[in-house]
Amino acid sequence: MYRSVVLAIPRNKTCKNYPQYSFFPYGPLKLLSYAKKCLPQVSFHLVDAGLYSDDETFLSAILSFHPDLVGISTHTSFAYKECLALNKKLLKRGISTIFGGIHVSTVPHQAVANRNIEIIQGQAFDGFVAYIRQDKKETIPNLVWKKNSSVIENPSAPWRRFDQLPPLNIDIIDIERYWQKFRNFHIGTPPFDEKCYTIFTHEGCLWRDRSRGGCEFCTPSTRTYFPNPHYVWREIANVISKFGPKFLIKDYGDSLSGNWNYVKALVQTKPSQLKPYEDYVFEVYLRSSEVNEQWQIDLLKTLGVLRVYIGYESFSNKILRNIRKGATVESHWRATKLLLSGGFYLLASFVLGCSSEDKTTIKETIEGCYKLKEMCGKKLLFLQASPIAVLPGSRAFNKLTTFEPQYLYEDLIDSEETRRRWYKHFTNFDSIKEAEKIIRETALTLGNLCIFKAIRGYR
Ligand code: B12
Ligand code: SF4
Repeated sequence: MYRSVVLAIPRNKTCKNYPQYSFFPYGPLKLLSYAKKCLPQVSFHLVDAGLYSDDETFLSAILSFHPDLVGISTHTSFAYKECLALNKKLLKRGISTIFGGIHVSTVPHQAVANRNIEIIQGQAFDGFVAYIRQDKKETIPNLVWKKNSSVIENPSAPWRRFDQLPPLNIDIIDIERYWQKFRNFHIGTPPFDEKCYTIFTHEGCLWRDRSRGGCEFCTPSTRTYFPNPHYVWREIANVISKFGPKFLIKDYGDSLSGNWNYVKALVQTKPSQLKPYEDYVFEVYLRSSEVNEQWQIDLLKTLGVLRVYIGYESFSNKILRNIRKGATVESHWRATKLLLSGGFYLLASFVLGCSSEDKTTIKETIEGCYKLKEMCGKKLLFLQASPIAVLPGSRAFNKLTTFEPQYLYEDLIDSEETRRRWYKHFTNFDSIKEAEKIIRETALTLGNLCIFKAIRGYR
């Protein structure tokens, strides 16, 4: 059995300005909370590169725990290069490593075939514990490994819902360091800028399930379910009783508006001692096509929602149809007006360069964003316009591989290169150069409409 285990999260150098380090890494912490409960004799540590100034201090922090096993977390495809670089440094020092997380789970076979690594793919709770116990490789659930020169994908452990797992063990991280980042980032924004906490009111996206893959650029990473609402309130009540009131509770569930009956259940089960807008407020993801009526606004207010994040993606109906957003420009404006009438703050996100994007559709999105800014004024907290990332697991990536089949065999994928090839095959600009220039300039211009200084501009 390993004795000292570090879970390391290398920096994502592509999206370096992203405020990701305001929020603690939920997945790795949930994993360690479970492992700690199963193996109390092992010491567990979480080292997040975002809290360190450079690669050297990050590595020193990992080594300071004298680990005999380092779990390397690949949250997105963008950070994979850094994950491989860290792996090399650790192996050189004789420290064992194991990979997990979303990127390697989308390309497990390729990663193990192309490199000298082992992976626990998908939901990793039981596999990680068995790996730390150093069970026989054949018996470790979700393990992808090499035997002689063949890649073996072990069967998966039974699926576990969050409400059947132990609560987050916050003591594993130094949460105050995340809150310092949160405060720096939220300076000048409305109340509840002191402490934040993340939860999942649900996992998965009902729209993605119904539309067989959802929005073009989205990577399905989990199955969809809605946990027992009492579990959600227990998590919130616990953190408030430990650290006091005034929490921004960020809900990482993909789209709460997919199931209004569940929102009603959350409202009905809220413990009476928890006071919305005093003890806590929520930030939630909603889909514009699912916000149509006044009672929904009233329900969100009763729940304690203050901030609403909407993936608008585009203000062109042609693009919204092509990417299978299941929303229209009309639904965007209807939802925006309703939400503003309820006094919510909005966070808006756009993806530029999707299928059949051209100068006209870009112009429609720019005009729409200026109108959005004018309508919302200070209620628009955040406006992010990103060039499309064609990530493994998404429909966009699958479409790209019909023209560029070489990507089917790769695990380390250059996101700039796939984007350029995507522009060539799927957008309607005169050249790749023109597409890059227009999209980059648009991302910059629209990013400047955002009041959060840290993420202004092109990432
Ligand atoms: C929370 C979240 C974020 C947070 C991260 C906060 C944080 N510090 O954790 C924020 C908002 C910052 C964020 C940012 C981004 N994200 Co994000 N994010 C998510 C989201 C909604 C939930 C992830 C999560 O917590 N899941 C629940 C936990 C339990 O699962 P998990 O993290 O995967 O962990 C489990 C396993 O993967 C595994 N595991 C994880 N690490 C390890 C390590 C080892 C060693 C082992 C064995 C196992 C293991 O164990 C856990 C338990 O089973 C997912 C979508 C989703 N619904 O999953 C997108 C998602 C992961 N994000 C995505 C993207 C693209 C991004 C951004 C690039 C977006 C952007 N354009 O800016 C940025 C990049 C940030 C970065 N640093 O790389 C994509 C990734 C697609 C891909 N193939 O890369 C996803 C899948 C969204 C989507 N549907 O497209 N994100
Ligand atoms: S982008 Fe959002 S709404 Fe679209 S399928 Fe993914 S999670 Fe669902």
